[in-house]
Amino acid sequence: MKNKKIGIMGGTFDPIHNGHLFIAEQVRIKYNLNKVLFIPSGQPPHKDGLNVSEAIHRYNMVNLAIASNDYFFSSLIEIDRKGNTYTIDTLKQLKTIYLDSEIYFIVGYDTIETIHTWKDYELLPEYTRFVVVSRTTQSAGNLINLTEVFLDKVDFFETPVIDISSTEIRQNIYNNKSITYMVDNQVERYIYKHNLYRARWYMEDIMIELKKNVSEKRYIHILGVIDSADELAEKFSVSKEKARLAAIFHDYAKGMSKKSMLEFAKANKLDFDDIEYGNKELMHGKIARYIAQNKYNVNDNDVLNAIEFHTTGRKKMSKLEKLICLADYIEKNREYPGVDKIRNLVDIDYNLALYTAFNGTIIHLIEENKIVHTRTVEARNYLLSILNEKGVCVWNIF
Ligand code: DGI
Ligand code: FE
Ligand code: FE
Repeated sequence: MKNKKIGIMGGTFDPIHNGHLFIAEQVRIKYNLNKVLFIPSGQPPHKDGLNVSEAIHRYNMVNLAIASNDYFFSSLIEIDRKGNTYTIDTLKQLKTIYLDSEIYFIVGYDTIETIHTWKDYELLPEYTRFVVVSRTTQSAGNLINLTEVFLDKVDFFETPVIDISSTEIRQNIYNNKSITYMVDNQVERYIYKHNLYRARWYMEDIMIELKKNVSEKRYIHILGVIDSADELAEKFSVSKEKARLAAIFHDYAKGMSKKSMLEFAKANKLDFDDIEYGNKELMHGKIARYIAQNKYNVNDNDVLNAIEFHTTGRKKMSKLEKLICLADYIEKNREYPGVDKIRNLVDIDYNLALYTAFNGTIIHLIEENKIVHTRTVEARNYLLSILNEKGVCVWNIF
């Protein structure tokens, strides 16, 4: 006999905010639920996991946020489960625990619209009802992908919703703006105490901003550089997180006009040498560095250097600096004569690959009667000296 009702609130909860709590309480009252279970999602596999705080933090924040409500509980079942989080697995597990309960899965309208893409979606109604929460009247009419059997288990609940998102909270933290009254007071304290959303960058949030600042084509190039950087990180044995962060920012300023670059340089007292000054190609790295450091609080010097010097390189460049230069040269959307040769050389010796790439740039600049920056020459000479020292054969690379 199912004589109890349990609401389920699933989510990343990074962090849990007052919008979540408000909705859970509204649904609890409306449906007379005996309890609401908050289930933070498990940690995604490493590559995607860069966007998500550690599970333990997300779980702790949920507990702080729900502590004052006797009907609210948390669950570790998704965090404890290894591998991807699938709702169907969670529901199967809940069924074995709450034998006497009917389950009410609380979702927003945008979730129900895409629920047909979830694993084993047609099995979901066997395990749960859905409460679709939205501020405006919604009906089943638009949910053309869902079967009638499914829709029988869907309730639409029109209620005020608080317009807060976890993204906005994370952005406020890194922009030093207040999050008071957006999250529970204890959660706010926890965030500050553990330096969440400040020390580490949330790729997804940066990408949203980046997209507003560069052209579609440039955005695709940057995605390519992020992928290449990710792959090269293993080869170079450098942190993937640093590599991705530098890659994201490297061309952040590329969409600026020459005029706005010069204004930016003046307003922020950026120093450019005579060769760089007025040359968009040679200025965009340092401006990107400034934005990463000052707007996004990136404070790792190696990452910042990799951003600044990605166009010219420099002598004694670090592994991360080399990685970003190289990723920029070989990312999958790049098409220029010799690009495949450089891609192949990466597997032999990355210094040789980068040396070859710089040679190509220098030759190209000479053919175009452009000024070669001294750093570009120094980077090339530096790489050649490494290759000579290691006895790597360079005579036949042309
Ligand atoms: O920003 P991307 O297009 O992804 O790549 P990048 O930052 O390497 O910029 C490439 C451009 O910069 C390309 O047009 C050549 C130019 N460049 C690279 N090194 C030098 C240079 N231009 C001059 N004048 N001098 C250099 O040493
Ligand atoms: Fe660039
Ligand atoms: Fe680039």
